[in-house]
Amino acid sequence: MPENENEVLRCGATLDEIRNGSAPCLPPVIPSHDHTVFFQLPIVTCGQPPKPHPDNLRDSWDTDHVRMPFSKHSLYPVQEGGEQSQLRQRWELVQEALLKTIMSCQQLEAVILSYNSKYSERWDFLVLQLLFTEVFSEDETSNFFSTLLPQIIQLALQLPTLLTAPVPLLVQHRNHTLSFSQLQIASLLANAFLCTFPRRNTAKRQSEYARYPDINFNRLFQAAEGAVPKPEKLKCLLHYFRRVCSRAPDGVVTYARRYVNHSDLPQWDKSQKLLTKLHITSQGTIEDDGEGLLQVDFANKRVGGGVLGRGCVQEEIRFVICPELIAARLFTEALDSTEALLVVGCERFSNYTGYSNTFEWKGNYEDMTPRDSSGRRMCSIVAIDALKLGNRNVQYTPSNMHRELNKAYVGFHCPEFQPGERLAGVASGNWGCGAYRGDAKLKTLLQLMAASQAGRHLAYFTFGDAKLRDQVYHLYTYLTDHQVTVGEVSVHFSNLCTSYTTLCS
Ligand code: AR6
Repeated sequence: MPENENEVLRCGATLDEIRNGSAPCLPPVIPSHDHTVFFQLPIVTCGQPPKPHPDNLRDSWDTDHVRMPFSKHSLYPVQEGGEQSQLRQRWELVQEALLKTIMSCQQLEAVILSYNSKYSERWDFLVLQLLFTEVFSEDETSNFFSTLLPQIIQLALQLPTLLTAPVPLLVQHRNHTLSFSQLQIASLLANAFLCTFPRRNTAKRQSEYARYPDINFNRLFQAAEGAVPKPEKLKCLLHYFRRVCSRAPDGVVTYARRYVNHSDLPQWDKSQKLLTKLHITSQGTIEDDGEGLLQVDFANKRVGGGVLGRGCVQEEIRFVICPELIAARLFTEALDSTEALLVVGCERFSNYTGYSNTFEWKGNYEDMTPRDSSGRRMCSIVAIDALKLGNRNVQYTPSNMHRELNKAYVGFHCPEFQPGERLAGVASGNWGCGAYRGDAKLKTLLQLMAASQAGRHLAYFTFGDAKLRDQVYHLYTYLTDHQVTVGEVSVHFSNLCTSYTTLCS
């Protein structure tokens, strides 16, 4: 919606200025010791998905790589007749179960539980049942079982031919990058939908994947604590599968774990950087208006947060409208305080309305974002997790403010490019100020400092809060009129926060 003239004045720079020439967020895909590429290069852009690399499957079953459902080392105890239980390859069981005719929700449940039998008493499928009995029409339900489900199953079972190299885990304190074809990701997600990933169902502290997000979709099918949530997120994901099954996507997505050692973090008090440009608006959202910008995901340290559970705020919504983000949960260990995850190339598939309890799937979204030379949509999303505040007062302590400054800086900085190169601006908003209860005025200032330090402009979406927009812009104008540096803001932070709070009250 166009803003009136007054508002444009108060909003600072234009979005075009913030884009700053839209430099890409990552250089082209080139395999190296810290960049694993799962497809053949060079990419041939003829509407075909990139071919898997290497040609033949390399199986691995160890603590450094994702444990794939098809690994021949994945064994499962089976008891047939009165015999003692025997170990069989789990993938054989998965294939046998999924290739049966499945024509009802009950049959689908039985199939999923057949290779997850430990959970047969614990998992319910009430949300899935609700979808088929009360939300979908009879035709839609029968269409799901006769057409879409067999396609999802086929996509899942192709995994060993589509993804032929072991997938390294993106572990803490190590920069590593993974590039997949969109089709490989679709196959991984089809497996997640069918809950085939081994060792990923327990939340026990000592379990191997305790520090990873969950990936199998079983919690999405479930009604936790008796309440049955509306199946809107599921609708988004089924829509995604409908799209990728009807036409194989031919692009590429890169996931880069960013870690900055404490000794390499900025010395905030000494920074001579001036504040970069600010565009602040109460209209629009990061995903709708952030084209060409580095878009912030208000993340959980386990990326995706409650996307496969009950959560339905900024991060979860972004993950269901752009489901390729969900694949990051398979291999990304929980983010530590100076880490971020950058995802370049993912596509948006769904429209939505509402937020949280009112969230609804609103049909197809045709993503027209252009591709870069590596076949990635020029959409860059960075997951940074803010401090989750019990007591809101603690956010103003120097150590907590530095924690947030560093976290934002790690997300915004771009080590692949030389200092002085034009970087696209950041699109952000009330990071850490919803579910995590932070103070939006403080977080704006911290993000502005981090963006300035990283050499990027900032587009800030206040999510309807016109008062916040005006207050922040007022302070910003004061700071820039007086040529205040990031270091000076940092040194006088507590004074500034006090006068800022007084100014704003
Ligand atoms: N664009 C711009 N601003 C937005 C958008 C949007 N699309 N959506 C929401 N906001 P929140 P947090 C504003 O609560 O506090 C998740 O479960 C809106 O003002 O999602 O960092 C994660 O997995 C909203 O109140 O982020 C974490 O566990 C504010 O941004 C946890 O929530 C904050 O959105 C993170 O919580």
